Amino acid sequence: MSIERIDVNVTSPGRNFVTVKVTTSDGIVGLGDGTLNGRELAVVSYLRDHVAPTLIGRDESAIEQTWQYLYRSPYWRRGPVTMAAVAAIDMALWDIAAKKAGEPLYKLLGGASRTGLLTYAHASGTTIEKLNEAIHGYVEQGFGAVRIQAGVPGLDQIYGVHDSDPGGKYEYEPAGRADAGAAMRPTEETWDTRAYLRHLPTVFAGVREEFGPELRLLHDGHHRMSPIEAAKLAKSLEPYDPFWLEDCTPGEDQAVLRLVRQHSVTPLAIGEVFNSVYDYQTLITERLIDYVRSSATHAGGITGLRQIMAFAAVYGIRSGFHGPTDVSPVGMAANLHLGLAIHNFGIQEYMPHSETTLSVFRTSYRFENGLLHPGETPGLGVELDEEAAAAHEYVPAYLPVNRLRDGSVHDW
Ligand code: GCO
Ligand code: MG
Repeated sequence: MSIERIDVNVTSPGRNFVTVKVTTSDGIVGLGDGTLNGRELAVVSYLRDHVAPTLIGRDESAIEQTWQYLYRSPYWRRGPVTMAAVAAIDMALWDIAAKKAGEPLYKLLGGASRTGLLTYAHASGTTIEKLNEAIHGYVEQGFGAVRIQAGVPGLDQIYGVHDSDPGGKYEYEPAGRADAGAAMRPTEETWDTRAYLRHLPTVFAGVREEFGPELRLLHDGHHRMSPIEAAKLAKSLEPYDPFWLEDCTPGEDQAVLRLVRQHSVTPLAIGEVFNSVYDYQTLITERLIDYVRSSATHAGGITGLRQIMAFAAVYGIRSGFHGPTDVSPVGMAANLHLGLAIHNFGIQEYMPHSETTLSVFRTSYRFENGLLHPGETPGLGVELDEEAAAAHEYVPAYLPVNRLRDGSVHDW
């Protein structure tokens, strides 16, 4: 049997998604997620113009060989666009292999190492009171871990900080959307690191006071600190026993994490913008992080992410796979199958998709008693309703821009 057709679907049911559909000569269909937030169409072109034509007629079961072919042969290796494209094809081939075996994908990856995946939700609030309200909502739903992000006095809008609406629903999209056809630029936000560093320990104190010691608390620094600022923050959070501090510095400068480690025992998580095992080489071999933040979508698929986790396992480092809404339900399912199978699973991020998104992507994963499970449907367990998808055209949408008070551009 062989790959007969590759289609690239672009749909925007509330947000943009890029999905690859691989069809084999015996009529099996596999899906893969290639969504790269704010740069979706670059991946579409990479797939349609440069990848799909080279794969027709190849053996769909040669997953590792196809991965190596797409990684090595173009000469220009790695990078987010390339690796999202590789990821989409890789996931689709794994989906096909599992459907052919009649098994949920995790069974082909070694079978279940656990009954379900510890999961964290996104809680946020412009004030500590509003944040606590949001956390109560998640605790009631059964979450044993929450990421807490809060407003900082003096700053108007901070990425990832919103109050829940009156119905208690808490949804936000990382990327702002333009009305179809309108010219658009990313939204602009203002940042002040000193104000943030002063305020965040009081947020943790307020949450601990309300919820006690057991609830796992995570925080995302979103690459905004210099190495010494990151060290200061990690140290100042220690009394509140954080589960992790994520992206305390821009992670591509791997060596700076040595400084943070020298000053603090706060666990560190990095990697949502990484796309290969080499981005982790120093971080893993020097044990500078505790959690790998990659997703299958941005790290070369199940094959790429499995490679990273096998390397991390040798150093006792665990997974904390990226699971925002810009990882599609297909990418999310890939994370869940791998997370269920590997021994060094840590925690899974879960930002549930909107009802509109889920009317286009039919999922079989489930959240029960604080744990996610990929479900027992053969393959990844996600279907794309192409008719429903066609009703939602691509809408340009960009992640925000952050500036310091003097107007200079800052990480957001
Ligand atoms: C997270 C992330 C996201 C990213 C988003 C960018 O930890 O979930 O930081 O919110 O910013 O995925 O596309
Ligand atoms: Mg993050």
